[in-house]
Amino acid sequence: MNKKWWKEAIVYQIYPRSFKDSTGNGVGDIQGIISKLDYIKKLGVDVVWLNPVYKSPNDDNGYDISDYKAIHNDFGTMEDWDNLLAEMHKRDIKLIMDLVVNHTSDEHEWFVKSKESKDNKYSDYYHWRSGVDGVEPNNSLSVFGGSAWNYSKNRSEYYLHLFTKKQPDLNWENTNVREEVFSVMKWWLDKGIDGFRMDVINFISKKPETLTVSRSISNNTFNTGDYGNGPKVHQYLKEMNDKVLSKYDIMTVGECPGTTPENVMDYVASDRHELQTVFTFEHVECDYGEHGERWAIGENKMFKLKSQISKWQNALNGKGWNSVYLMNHDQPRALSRFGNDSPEFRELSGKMLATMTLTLQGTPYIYMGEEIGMTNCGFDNIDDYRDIETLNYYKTVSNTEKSEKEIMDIIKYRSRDNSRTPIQWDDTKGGGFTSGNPWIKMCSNYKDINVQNALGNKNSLFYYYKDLIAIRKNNLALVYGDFEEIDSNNQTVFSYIRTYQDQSFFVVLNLTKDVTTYGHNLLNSKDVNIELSNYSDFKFTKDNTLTLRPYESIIIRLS
Ligand code: ISL
Repeated sequence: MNKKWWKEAIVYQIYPRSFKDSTGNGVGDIQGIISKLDYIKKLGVDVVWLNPVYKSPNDDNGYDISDYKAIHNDFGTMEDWDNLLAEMHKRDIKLIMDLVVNHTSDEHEWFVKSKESKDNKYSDYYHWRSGVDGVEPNNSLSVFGGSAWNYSKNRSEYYLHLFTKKQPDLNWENTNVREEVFSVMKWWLDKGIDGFRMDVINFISKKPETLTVSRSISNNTFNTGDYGNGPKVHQYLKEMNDKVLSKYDIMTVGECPGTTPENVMDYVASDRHELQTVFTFEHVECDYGEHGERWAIGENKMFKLKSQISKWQNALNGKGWNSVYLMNHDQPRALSRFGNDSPEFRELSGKMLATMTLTLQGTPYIYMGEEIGMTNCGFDNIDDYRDIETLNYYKTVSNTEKSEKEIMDIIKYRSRDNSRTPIQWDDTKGGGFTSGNPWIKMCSNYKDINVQNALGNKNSLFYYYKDLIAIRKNNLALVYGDFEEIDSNNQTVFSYIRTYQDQSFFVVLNLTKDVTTYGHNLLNSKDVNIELSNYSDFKFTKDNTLTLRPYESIIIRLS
């Protein structure tokens, strides 16, 4: 296993709109982030991934970029951004930026020119097709609902948008498009950033059926990843690596819906010269409906979560490198989803999930607020939601046989807005996030769950994360160690051993609120050496068998 700084790093993700507002306009901004860098440093993380801060009409909260080299007014100026990078580097924190180049905004200059005519330099920068008998070229569906084609009167043609109609997909077949993207990347890297998180990067090469003009192609229904892994994706990534990435000592993580243990090595094997790591999705789909539907809730999610995670740990063990995450800005709050957000179990289950994240093989990601146990907010009223995916879903199903309650129940559980509510800094009005009106409602529990309370309590989840981070940093077995799952059929306990050279740890996690027993011959009541636990003691039923209380998590040092 080659040692690399980005394997040993721990990443903290900041969704800037909701982190800290320094101006009182209700929107988080760059100066706000700067004012909280000491807080981030205190946690012990070494890299920040910043969601998009570029100029954007904000149809999809910044994932629709109209100028790759300008900062959105809401967030500040380029000078603020330069300052942010300098302040981060001063504290030894690295910065990775979001690279969104599967699509641009329809207000980007390239698209504005592209839709002007069929024969200028930009005409072919996007995927344009004529319709069939007055309707869309084919049945491709947008990830966010409805057709993936939108008509432009100017060209009397349709353009492809796998996300909203304000996010036209770039045509990577065009050499000029690739060169433009590479030049944007170099521009940011030359400013001194430390890497990229690449948005749906495995969507850049389109499968033929997505583009073929024929209404007879069967419904191209969207399931995460149906649009990923097109025929030329590796050619494009190799070219990107050769022309840009290989020239810098940086970290790359590609968001790749639809990757499987079978195809992932094509992206991350070091001799492929493409990406270092990817975000995979199977584990965060563990609670999708029976047939993989996103807007439904399936059974037995914790066992599926554990099984998916170990499947991926085994698949990459010793060969590739995972990215370990339980949530991000597209997922509900992990604490509410995989833990238990009732006051009784909130901290305990948060600590269990933290233990899992920080003891697996791969680079761990902490999403802002996860470290203080923020929860889903589940607004009752659709008017309180801001996310385009949620609003589109509501619109699409509100005239169907589904009842309003059914619709709102799944939205409350699944909406991306659950993770996008403002960080709860303290218990004052505006939660210390803003002195004005926040762009999206605060979670009503901010008086109780907030950074100030977390910092004031030595037993809080925050300090547990801090301890875990320090332990991981001081023990290479938790970074590079082999992953060996124990008792994979156990429905309630996730346990594994991490071994590197002469060091070895045994991790035992009770995934549920039920008391259970767990036996293993390595457990010996006389000399169990606990490295960290979310309980202050441990209980043996008999030698070699522990009684695990709700969400009990234990890291045992074996050698
Ligand atoms: O949110 C999802 C479910 O519909 C994900 O499948 C998500 O669309 C997918 O992970 C791609 O996400 C990324 O690109 C989107 C943007 O809305 C997300 O915020 C971003 O993370 C389009 O740019």
